[in-house]
Amino acid sequence: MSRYDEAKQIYAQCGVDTEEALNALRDVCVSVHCWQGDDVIGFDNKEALSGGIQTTGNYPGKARTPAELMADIDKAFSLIPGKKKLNLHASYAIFDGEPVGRDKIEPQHFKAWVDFAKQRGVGIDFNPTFFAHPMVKDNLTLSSPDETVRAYWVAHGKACIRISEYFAEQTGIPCVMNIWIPDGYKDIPADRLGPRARFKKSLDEILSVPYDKSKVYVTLESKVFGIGLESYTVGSAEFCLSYSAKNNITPLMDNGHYHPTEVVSDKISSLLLFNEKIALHVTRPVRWDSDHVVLFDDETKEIAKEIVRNDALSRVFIATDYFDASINRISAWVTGVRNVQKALLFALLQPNKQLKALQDESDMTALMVLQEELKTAPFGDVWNEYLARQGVAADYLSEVKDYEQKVLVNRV
Ligand code: RNT
Ligand code: ZN
Repeated sequence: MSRYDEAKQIYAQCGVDTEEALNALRDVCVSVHCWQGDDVIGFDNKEALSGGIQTTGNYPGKARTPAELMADIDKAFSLIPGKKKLNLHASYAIFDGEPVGRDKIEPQHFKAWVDFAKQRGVGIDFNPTFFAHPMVKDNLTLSSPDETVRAYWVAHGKACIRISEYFAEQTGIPCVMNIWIPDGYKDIPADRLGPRARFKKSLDEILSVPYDKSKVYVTLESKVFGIGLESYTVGSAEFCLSYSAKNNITPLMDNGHYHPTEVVSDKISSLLLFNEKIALHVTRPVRWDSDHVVLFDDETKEIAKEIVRNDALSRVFIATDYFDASINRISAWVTGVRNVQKALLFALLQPNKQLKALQDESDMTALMVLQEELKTAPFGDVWNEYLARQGVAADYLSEVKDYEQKVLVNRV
């Protein structure tokens, strides 16, 4: 008997059908962030990363051109099983001739990405880039009191809606367009309302662009603080949740964007009760929003459980968002995305109905014992079966090292 067949029997004894789990996982799409490949630099200007986010490390081989980034994404995609989407930032515009400002970007500046996505049969998600740009003034964009600055970024947001619609039309797959602004203050502000009122007005203006809501899902990502912006964040959780609810857009939670003892896994159920769709940035915050590579850790598993056992796989847009420049970037991509998928499989392999019944019967003793026993069930054998069925190598490290020797080390 194969290891998988044995695992299948063991799970069946707990009331879990591994075949059902494998089939369900195959259909889950994870939106893979392009920015792990080049440390969030992009192609549209030479500005240093800003906005309170940071990549640290200097591992050789980061992608410097669209061709290099595309090749690296291909390598990563070949090692990641299942359905994928490509998640782009506006800063990854590709200019043939003279670059245009972010307020003037157009679909044509993303044509190469559309060709790339179409050839690989994947959809594209999109993000306006409100950071690392000379028009960010005093750490403010959409909430700036300077009308020229605010208008510039509103124009950028509108341009991005048009580009998102173009992605959806071209690929035939809806585009999730996520708005996140870094705006905030390092020290205690005198006016907390003003910037939020301006942000609200800016969002209203951006969303006044007519767009097809079945093709473009606009999401809004909140945050608690950024580096250098410790005292006040315009786009706080309360602001973003309220704005999303009132304006019929989708809230996005990044699990690095809360106080360290708060967990996104506990927030998902509440948002599911009040939203048709919700969106996630899966990351790993180490003491702060450090954006380490996602691991197969407790909180990632708990997030996945909340999606699976609430029957919400079709209602949650799952995207990765991390950037580690201290290790091989292809490996970072593959490890992190695979861990999201592993967590989903782990959740799909829980006897969720039975566990819920134990809770409702208040048999917390049995609930604890069963949940603990399941942690050491032969999960790895089911995961390896999934990789084999997907035709993806279980040992990706040797492939990554090989690519590093053949391709990455030559980028000096
Ligand atoms: C920043 C947000 C945001 C960015 C990306 C690059 O704290 O998480 O999502 O990481 O847009
Ligand atoms: Zn994020």
